Amino acid sequence: RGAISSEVMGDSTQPAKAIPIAPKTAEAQLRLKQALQRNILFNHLEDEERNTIFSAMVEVHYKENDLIIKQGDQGDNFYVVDDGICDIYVTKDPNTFPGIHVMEVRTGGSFGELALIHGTPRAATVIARTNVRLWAIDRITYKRILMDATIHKRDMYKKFLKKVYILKDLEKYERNSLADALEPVSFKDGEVIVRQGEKGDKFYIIVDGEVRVTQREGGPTSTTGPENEVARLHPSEYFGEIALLTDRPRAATVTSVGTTKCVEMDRQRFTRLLGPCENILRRNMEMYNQFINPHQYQQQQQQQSTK
Ligand code: 1OR
Repeated sequence: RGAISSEVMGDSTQPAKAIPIAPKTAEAQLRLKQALQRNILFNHLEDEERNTIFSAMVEVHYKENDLIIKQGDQGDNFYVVDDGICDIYVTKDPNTFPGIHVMEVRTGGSFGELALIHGTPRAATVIARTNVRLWAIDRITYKRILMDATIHKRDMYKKFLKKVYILKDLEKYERNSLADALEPVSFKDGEVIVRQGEKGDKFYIIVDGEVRVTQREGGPTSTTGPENEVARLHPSEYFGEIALLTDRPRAATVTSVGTTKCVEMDRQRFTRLLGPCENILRRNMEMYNQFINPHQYQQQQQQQSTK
C-alpha cells in the first residue's frame, strides 16, 4: 500500500508517504456505517455490496499540509472525505508543484476516481488543508462495486447539466462531481414538492415536466391568505434554493403539474458543490423580488399568451 513513487515532480520536498491507516475501533465502525448510509455514492448498493465496501473501507488520517495524492503517481485508492478539507492542485509544468489550486473537497465529497477509472496517472495533487479523516477504498473494490454506477451517472447527466444556465460557469470536472451528487425524484400531478413557510433542506432542478409556483398573500409565513400563482418552471430551471441560501422558510409553494421528474440535492451537497454558482444563484434570487408580484406576473402571462 501507498508505495512511494519514483517519479519526482519538480522540487516537491514531500514524497508520498505510506497511507496512515487508523484502527477500526467500534466508534470508527459506527461512523463508517453512517457514512455509508448518508453518502449518495453508496445509495444504490445491494446489501452484499454494502458489506463488501464496509469491510474494504479503511479510515485514514492526514495532518494539515500532508500530501495525499501526487499528480503523476499511479492510482491506488479512492477517497471519501469524512471530516476536514482537501485542496486540489493541477500543474502542466513538471517544474512547478503543486501548481494551480482548482478545487476543494469537503465532508461528503470524494476524489481519486479518475486514475482508477481510466487507468491513467493521478491527474491532480491533493493536499490536506486541515487535519482530515478520510475513508479509503482500494482500487479493486472501487472498480468492482462503485465505478460503473459513477460512469453511468456522469454520462446520463452530462448533456442535461450543460443546458442548466446557473451551472454555466462550472468546469467539466465540477459538473461530473455534481452529477455524482444528484438524486432523481419524480412527482405526481398535484403533488406539493415544497410548501411555503416550511423549513427547507433540498434543492431541485427540473429534468422533465412543469411546476407551478404559488404564494400566499400576507408574507412568507402566512398559511391562510389566498394563493396566487407567481411562476411556472420548466426543464433546466430550478427551485428550492432560497431556503438553502438564506436559512429562511420556504418562500413559496411548488406543485407538480402532471408528472414531473427532478433531480434533488440536500443542503450539504448543495453547499459543497454549488459554491462556484452561488453568485448567480444570489443574483437571480434578488431578481425574484421584482418578479414575485402576482399582479405583474399575471400581466406578463397575459402578454405572452397574446403574442
Ligand atoms: P485522480 O485519480 O486523477 C487526483 O487523482 C484527483 O483529483 C482526481 O482523480 C479527481 O478525483 C480530483 N482535474 C483532475 N482531477 C481533479 C480535478 C481536475 N479536480 C478534482 N480532481 N480539474 C478541476 C476542475 C475544477 C481540472 C483542472 C484542469
